[in-house]
Amino acid sequence: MSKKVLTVQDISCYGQCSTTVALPILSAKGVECAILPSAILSTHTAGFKDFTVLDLTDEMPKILNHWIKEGIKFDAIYTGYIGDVRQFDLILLAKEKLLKDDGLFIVDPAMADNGKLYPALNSDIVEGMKKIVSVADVILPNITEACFLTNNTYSENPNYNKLIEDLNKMGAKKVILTGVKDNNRIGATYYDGIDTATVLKDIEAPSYHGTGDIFSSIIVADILNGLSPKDTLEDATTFIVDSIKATKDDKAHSYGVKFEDVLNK
Ligand code: PXL
Repeated sequence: MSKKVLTVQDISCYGQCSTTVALPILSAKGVECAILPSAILSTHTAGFKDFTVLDLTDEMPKILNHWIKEGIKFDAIYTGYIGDVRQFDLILLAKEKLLKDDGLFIVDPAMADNGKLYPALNSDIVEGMKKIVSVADVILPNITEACFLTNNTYSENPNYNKLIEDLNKMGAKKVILTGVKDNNRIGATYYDGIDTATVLKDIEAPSYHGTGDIFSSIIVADILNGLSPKDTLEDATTFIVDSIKATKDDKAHSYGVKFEDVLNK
């Protein structure tokens, strides 16, 4: 039977990230996707100026309470970009009331990259992310997010094992660290406290916004579809590489990757 996931993240109306990539990818992989939008923005906040933001914190409890009354349950809750610190308690409420007993709580702490928080966020968001990361079944941080969550100083070449172990010690049962580099290769490492797996691909330039959200959406779908950690990493890294290749000759398309043709295949 097909699985049902709730994703909690913003709707960036233009720009190919967050909800607008999660929905098509999860659907294409046979996973039903419900959305709890945290905010509506005209675009994502990296690379566009003067974007508009409508915060939806006040609407979220109303939506949640309706679903609780309806007895709706999910196989997974997958969280991404969260713009307001009040939303972390709402996410914990959703986890308590809407997740099946054996459901998975998957957190992509999408808040930072290249050593910096995203423009519209402040350090309160890091503290909120720590709260949900510590009770997550799976987390999907990049290197910057991992450093911020564990209070390690950001470095482009950190001690990956220490970072992953620090994240595991925070309480996250399975860690998938993205942006792991080895010479000219980049990819992700999985660690569940016992087993580990790493998949690396040749670095494709330039790097694009939204690839973290695409990566996470694929991982969420593949986990729910029962793929092994190694196959999951292989699928997601290959998808990102192919999407970058499909985009890089189109100079007018710099705000995200053209993943649709790759998804069709
Ligand atoms: O891709 C992560 C993301 C999601 N949503 C919004 C963002 C970003 C990254 O900047 O700005 C609104």
